[in-house]
Amino acid sequence: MSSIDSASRNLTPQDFHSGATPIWCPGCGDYGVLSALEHALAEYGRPPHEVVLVSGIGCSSRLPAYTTCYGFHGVHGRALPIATGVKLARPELEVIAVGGDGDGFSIGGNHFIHACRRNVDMLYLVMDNRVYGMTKGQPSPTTEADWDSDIAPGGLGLRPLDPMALAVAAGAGFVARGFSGRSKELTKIIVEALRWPGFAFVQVLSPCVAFRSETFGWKEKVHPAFETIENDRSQAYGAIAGDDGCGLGVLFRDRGIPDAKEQAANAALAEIEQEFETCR
Ligand SMILES: Cc1ncc(C[n+]2csc(CCOP(=O)(O)OP(=O)(O)O)c2C)c(N)n1
Ligand code: SF4
Repeated sequence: MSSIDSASRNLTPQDFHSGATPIWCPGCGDYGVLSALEHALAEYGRPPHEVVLVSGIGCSSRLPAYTTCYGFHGVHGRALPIATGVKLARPELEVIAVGGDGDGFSIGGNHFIHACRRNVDMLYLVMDNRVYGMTKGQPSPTTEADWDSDIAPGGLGLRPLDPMALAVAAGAGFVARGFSGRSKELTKIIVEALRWPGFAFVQVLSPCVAFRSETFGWKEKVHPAFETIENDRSQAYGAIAGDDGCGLGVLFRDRGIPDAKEQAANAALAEIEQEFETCR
């Protein structure tokens, strides 16, 4: 995204840490994601005033307030269109959209598909706890079919959505998965995603200890999985189809999208302008 030399900035994770105390539950995975993001931003090297964090609504969407970057706490499911607007209007800024699986794949699912195909230069970080945390434990699109709860006794019986497979199918150029409890690996993935010249999607498995206490056990289940596949989308799709949902790493990079940084932003802008013209 930017060629800023990180070493020359001498930034530390603390430079990205605001005075606001998170109101997340003790043990929530989102603490680990915040920490990894702060470390990644310090390594990446752009100062807080050049970074914009945009979120929707949910526990995870509170994250921008806990950093010193510019923040936009938006509307449920609308982080990506807002982030797209920010990036098109101010391409020199680093734009990061964050939120939860309900926010991003349910009410915001349509925006996710189109953000992948538009390829506007930004990072989309989804804290996936496979539940609606803020509204007290409803199943989300990534919840397992047989997950039993008071709200959905016996489970919904619906096959969960695979966001990585969807991202690959929709045309994303960078697709990865991390775990909130593996901070160093997650930081590395986020740095790589920030450097990616186009739309980068990172799914972070982030336990909700309040409404899915068993997700605390993800630390035993996650495992390094992906040998990064370059350019071959069908091979990437095959790799994610055979995954158990707990595999970590960078799954896919598509360097075949030409000049993604400039051209994708311009292409998206032209497309949006054309849509406005058609509406007149
Ligand atoms: C338009 C609209 N519909 C529903 C809600 C209620 N709501 C707030 S947060 C949320 C889901 C949050 O789940 P997720 O995005 O997975 O985030 P988490 O809280 O688990 O981090 C819902 C349904 C809302 N705020 N706005
Ligand atoms: S309800 Fe779940 S997602 Fe929300 S802060 Fe608590 S542990 Fe985190």
